[in-house]
Amino acid sequence: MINAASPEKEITLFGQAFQGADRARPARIMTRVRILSHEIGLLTSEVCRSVDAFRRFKTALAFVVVLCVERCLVGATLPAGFTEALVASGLSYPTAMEFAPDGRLFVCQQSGELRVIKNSGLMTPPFVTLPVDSFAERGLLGIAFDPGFLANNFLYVYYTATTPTTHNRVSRFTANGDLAIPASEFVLLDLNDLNAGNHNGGAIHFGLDGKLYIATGDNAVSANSQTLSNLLGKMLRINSDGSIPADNPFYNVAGGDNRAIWALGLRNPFTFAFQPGGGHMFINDVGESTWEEIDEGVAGSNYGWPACEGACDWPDPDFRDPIFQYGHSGLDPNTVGCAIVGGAFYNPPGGRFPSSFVGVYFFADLCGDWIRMLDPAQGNAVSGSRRTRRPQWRSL
Ligand SMILES: [Ca+2]
Repeated sequence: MINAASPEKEITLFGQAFQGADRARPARIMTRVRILSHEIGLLTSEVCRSVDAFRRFKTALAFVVVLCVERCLVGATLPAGFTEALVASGLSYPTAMEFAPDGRLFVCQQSGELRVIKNSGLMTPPFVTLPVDSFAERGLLGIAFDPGFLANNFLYVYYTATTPTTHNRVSRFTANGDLAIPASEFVLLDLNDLNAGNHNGGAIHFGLDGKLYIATGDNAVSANSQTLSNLLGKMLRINSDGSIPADNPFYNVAGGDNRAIWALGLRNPFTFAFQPGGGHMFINDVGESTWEEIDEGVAGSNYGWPACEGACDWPDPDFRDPIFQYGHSGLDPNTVGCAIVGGAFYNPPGGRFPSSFVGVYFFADLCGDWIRMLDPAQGNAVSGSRRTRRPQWRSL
């Protein structure tokens, strides 16, 4: 994501990716907040963490996190002309971040705290602390600012609510400086009840059309992705007041809240991004055992899960194949991974990166320890493999 208010700092988030229990091993999670700035230096804050579905390792991992924060700050492979430095520390289990239009950086912590980073560093207390269910991959997972934030102070979050049942929720809060106005929560949308702890999606962003887009996971029930009878495994689109736009593609065939469905056939779209200024919406769909996807966001699309993981073996007119996919196996460690964990377009006003980066989509992989670039202007050509420091959790 790009900080429009402070173009001398180009910011890219490589958020956490969740590996579901279907991977038949403990879900290990790493979150990186990577702040890139050419000429003035490359600033990096990385937090690596690891959990399993039963949280058996949580205490031990607290120690690992400390080690990783220190060790991740050295040894990354950087483009020429870039350097790196720590800009914030003290975050716990960060899941997503977004710049406010005024330049502050808001960071979600899985356990429910929404933190604020300003020039003076990480602020205390949190902007708001939500009573979330943070089991497995649940928790506070997404944040977006209202396009009119500077006037109305509205921001939106995606989190796992605990009452009356466990389910994901999209709510609006009103800011008063670095704190939420008490009791300002306005619930926009309650998703379906959860069973499994994994595949929650959670990214939320406003499109250029002023609508709020919400990425949801299939909750480990792949059939959810192909039905218009629930909101799971989808990309949703709602108005900023929680109402449903009448021009949604399934508005006339789905019922109730399901009219919010904008696209379907997704597995666990933990992150997605709109290109600033328009042009593209890329959805990162975490794969199961074979392929990680970057999908072009198009209204009414069916992205194929679970019939296809990656591009369909036989072209199917009912499904939209990824614009790019990479595999879980192969000989080249620079191109192989296990879970696509984040992406951001580089289209800042007055950016300071070399011109070759403009319009490029950066994406990262959890296990591959790399950041690569996809250039829509060059036929979606993918290049680069900026190796990051091998995360400490690998030694567990
Ligand atoms: Ca797909």
